[in-house]
Amino acid sequence: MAILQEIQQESMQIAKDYVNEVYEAVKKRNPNESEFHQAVKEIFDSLVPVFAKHPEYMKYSVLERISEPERVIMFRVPWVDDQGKVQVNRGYRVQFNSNIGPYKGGLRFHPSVNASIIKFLGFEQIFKNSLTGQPIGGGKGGSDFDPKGKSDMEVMRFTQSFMTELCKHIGPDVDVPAGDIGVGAREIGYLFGQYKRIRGAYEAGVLTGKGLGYGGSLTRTEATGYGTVYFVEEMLKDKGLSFNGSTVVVSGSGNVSIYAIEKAHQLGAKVVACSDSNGYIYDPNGINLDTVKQLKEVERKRIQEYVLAHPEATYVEGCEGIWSINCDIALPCATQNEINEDAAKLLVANGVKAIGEGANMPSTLEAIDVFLGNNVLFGPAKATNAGGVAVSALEMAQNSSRMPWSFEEVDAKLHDIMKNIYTNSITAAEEYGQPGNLVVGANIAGFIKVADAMMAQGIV
Ligand code: NDP
Ligand code: 2IT
Repeated sequence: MAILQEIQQESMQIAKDYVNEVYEAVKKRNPNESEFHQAVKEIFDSLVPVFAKHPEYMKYSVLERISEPERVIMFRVPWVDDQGKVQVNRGYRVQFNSNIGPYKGGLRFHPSVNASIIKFLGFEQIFKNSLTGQPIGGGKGGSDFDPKGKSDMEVMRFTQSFMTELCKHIGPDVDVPAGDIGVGAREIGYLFGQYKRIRGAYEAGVLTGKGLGYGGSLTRTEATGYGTVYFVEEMLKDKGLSFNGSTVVVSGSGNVSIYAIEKAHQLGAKVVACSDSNGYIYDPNGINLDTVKQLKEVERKRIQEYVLAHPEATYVEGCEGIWSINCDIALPCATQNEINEDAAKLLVANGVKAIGEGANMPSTLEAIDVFLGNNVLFGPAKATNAGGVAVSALEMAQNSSRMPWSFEEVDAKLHDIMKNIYTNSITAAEEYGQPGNLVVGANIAGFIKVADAMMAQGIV
């Protein structure tokens, strides 16, 4: 018995040294890319027990290969603004991993976009896409273009210029982009139009999140938000809890937030706060979602204007304060690192029971430690928000078969996928000695499928 334990400890130490060594090499090769380092660190640390059990992955340098993108494309995006002035932005597409399917992942248009942000998102996407159980690899792209304050025509001209370069690198069996921050139905429409024009062919499956009249899937708009709530529902159910009667705080007021709020309301919860990058609103009666949809989806206005229609609500400048509101469930659905250690401690002190990450990497590593250390149910992004890309893959399937499915059909499939991700993550956590830890479980379950495909396909 003692000998067995000694051998186990020894293999754990070898695996830990291997993981640390590769992590240091990643940091050295990608200097000054803190978001990318953060995403890599979280996953690598989870994988130590996997390497202890499967030393063959170390022998074939799976970690060294999986953390180096297959291809990084960076390009100039020149366009002319409404004043006739030439503007230049930078475009990116990181094609990270194609072992289980064509590269798949969103495009982000936001002034903060840089190589580190796109790499962290692309790296996360590998494991998220694997968790969905569908045949999609990992990729991500975007630009430092800021759609805020731009006219429709400016957005169109920028987007057409962006696609004029991007189209050389994508295709329905090669790489399939979709939306993310700053890229919604309008941008996908312009991107698709320009791709179709250049290609001279109707390749519907080249982009997902398309309009319903030209190859889009019912439920794709709702998928990330609904999926996030479906996942948290599973976490709660395991502890005899539910959304019904609970108080919820959702950050952001974009695509993910709006449909997380909608589903939470449908399940009997009261969502009392949401935000944008300027500040947050608190409505003790529960957020009126019609007002938020009108402001954000139609008029593209600031969340502050909510209080004009609902004087009982209050607006607070600055978005960090949203985490000081008492709630049972918090759904960060805005952006990366929006919950730091202090915000996490505040949520815990105020009695939060569950966190569901609708955004990508919204909690810092320190914040995650606070949640796990205080037995707060914690749904990590790559599992919790996988519903969006999962329905994107269902959109690709509908495009290939040229047969659209009903809302109910896609929603039922989404619900099943989210339940499966939960079960697979919780099972992997148990199997690798960290019962209940969905961070470790999701990382391991997502990794093993891709690692096995990499082993089977040789050193490529
Ligand atoms: P949207 O552009 O529709 O909405 C983003 C929301 O977050 C807006 O309310 C925005 O406010 C706010 N926000 C953006 N940047 C910041 C910032 N730096 N600080 C504070 N608030 C900010 O994007 P999505 O809803 O699509 O995406 C939200 C998150 O969900 C992102 O992390 C994205 O990667 C992730 N995600 C999206 C998926 C999808 O299908 N769309 C799928 C899976 C994950 P403002 O309007 O002021 O900019
Ligand atoms: O982060 C994400 O998963 C997305 N932005 C959705 C990607 C997609 O291809 O639908």
